[in-house]
Amino acid sequence: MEFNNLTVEIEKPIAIVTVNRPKVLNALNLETVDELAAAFAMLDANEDVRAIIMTGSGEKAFVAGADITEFRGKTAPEMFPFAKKGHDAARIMESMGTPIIAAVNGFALGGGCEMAMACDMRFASETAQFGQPEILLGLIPGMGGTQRLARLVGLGIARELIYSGDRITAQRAYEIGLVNKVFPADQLMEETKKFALKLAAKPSHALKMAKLAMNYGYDLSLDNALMVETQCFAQCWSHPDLEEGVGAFIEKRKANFHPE
Ligand code: CO8
Repeated sequence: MEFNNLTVEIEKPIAIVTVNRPKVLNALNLETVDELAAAFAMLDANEDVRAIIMTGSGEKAFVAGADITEFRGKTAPEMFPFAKKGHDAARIMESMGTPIIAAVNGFALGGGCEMAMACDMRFASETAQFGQPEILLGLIPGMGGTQRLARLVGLGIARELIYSGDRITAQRAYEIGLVNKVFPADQLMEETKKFALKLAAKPSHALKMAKLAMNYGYDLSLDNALMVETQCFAQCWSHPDLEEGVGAFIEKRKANFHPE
């Protein structure tokens, strides 16, 4: 599959998706959003890819938000499907079985912060900055920020960031739980790859069941969420990895989840 605004590198068992519009700090135009949705769907269908890293090209930005030049002169009915496309891309990322790590190498603003939040976890360089600056443009987050930020950091801090439009450092993002790990800029990719390889070595069906149980259960009542967990737990017995993992424990040997 050819992309105009992304690169997709497959380094089995991981893949790296890089938003590649460095001249505009990797801002997301509509074509890029469509390409991200297509790239993630394609990678999810590739059984050789067991973990994905999403990052931005250049040293300055992960993604500096939606492409603001596409906003001018638009009408409300035109912008509804625009936001919907962003939501659809994020939902593909959350509902696919393969784990996605955002390697946030610079500005993650507006739609950039929102795309990072649709990833399973965020690793950041010390120089990264996060924020939802939409208020400064007379608008609000439209790719899930009003919902996902509060779920990650709590409603109080989400309000502070969305109402003020303030940018925060990687360190503060770590302190509020928006970011999982912070690394010196020159170590970010190496450390993120190490962690992606660690996830790729796990039994992929069980990891998928864990991701789906958490992502689909999160917004349900506890009773319904526990039913989702029960289904995903039981589904583990439908895959040979379960027999391998349990067998390896009982036979006191190392499990071989991905035989070549
Ligand atoms: N859109 C378009 N162009 C951008 C964007 C953007 N979001 N961000 C940066 N650029 C461009 C600049 O215009 C500039 O272009 P040029 O060289 O032609 O002048 C180039 O990138 C470099 O940027 P700067 O010169 O501004 O670099 P600085 O280091 O001075 O500043 C900042 C970096 C702080 C990141 C600054 O560029 C900035 O504030 N950018 C805008 C950030 C922003 O407001 N983001 C939120 C956008 S709204 C949004 O994301 C809503 C999401 C809704 C999603 C809907 C579904 C798809």
